Amino acid sequence: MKNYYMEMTEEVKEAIAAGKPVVALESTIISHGMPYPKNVETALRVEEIIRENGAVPATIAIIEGVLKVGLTKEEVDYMGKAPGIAKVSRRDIPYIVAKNLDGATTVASTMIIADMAGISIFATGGIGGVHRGAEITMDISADLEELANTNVAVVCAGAKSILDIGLTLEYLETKGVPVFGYETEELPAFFTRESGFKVDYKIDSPEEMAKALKTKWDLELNGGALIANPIPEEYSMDSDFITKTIEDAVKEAGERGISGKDTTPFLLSKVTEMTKGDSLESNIQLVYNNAKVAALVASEYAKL
Ligand code: PSU
Ligand code: MN
Repeated sequence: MKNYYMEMTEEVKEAIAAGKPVVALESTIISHGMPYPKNVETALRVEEIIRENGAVPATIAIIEGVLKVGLTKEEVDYMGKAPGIAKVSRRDIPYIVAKNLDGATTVASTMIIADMAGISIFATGGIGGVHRGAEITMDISADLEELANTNVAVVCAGAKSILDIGLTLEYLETKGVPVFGYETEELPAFFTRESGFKVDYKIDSPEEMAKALKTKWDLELNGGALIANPIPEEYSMDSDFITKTIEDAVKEAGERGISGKDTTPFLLSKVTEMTKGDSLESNIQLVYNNAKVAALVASEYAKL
């Protein structure tokens, strides 16, 4: 079926048609997850890392109402600096597209568009999840529901402790989303390699990972998978320090009445500010590491 709403770059189109490895990338991390110009530098470097590891990058965004799969350098720059680009999750897609607006795609909407394009592997930093206090606020990211339903595997650095990691894992279990640890038995917590929670299965190689994904989808066990890849040791942060910082940020969000889709971007920028950019450097490095693993898994997956 031709998708009249979607536009792919030639490179991505050819790679998908030829069954070559392709890795999807999100754009909320560019527009709302990091400050300019680091966001653009990081996004472009992530694309290079994916190429260096044998796959084709496909950064996904909505530009003037078009679902873009693969962006030019100019488009990445635009997503990084244009003011007021909407953060687009599943519920936002129809309106933003119908009105020919721009949208930065979250994990959920990037999964949707990747799946439409025929891309199965996606690299990012962190996913959304069950927020702390969700038993009152009901703030649970649409990313989790997308992982439940859409056949895309997401490589991330675990769940950030702006979330309730335990409840996030419970939700994923209920929805049948496997949580794999890449060379780890413990779920990483984004800035740190440990969270105190176990993954479902430790995976030791890209090949093993690709086989498990292929089996899942061959059996029509629909939905995504989480591949949790710990931040490299040398960039990991002090656990007590980052926990305290995040707690302060969560408290401030509560006091200021931040809610809905603004919560995650608020907490991310607050943490960056409070760590004077240290957390930003860690964030960038873990995304690079995820891009590499995603490219290796995509390469193995393409051989099966
Ligand atoms: N976590 C991060 N960095 C990010 C995000 C989450 O460490 O940039 C972004 C992702 O795009 C994710 C979204 O899909 O925030 C989740 O937002 P919400 O909680 O509003 O669903
Ligand atoms: Mn939310």
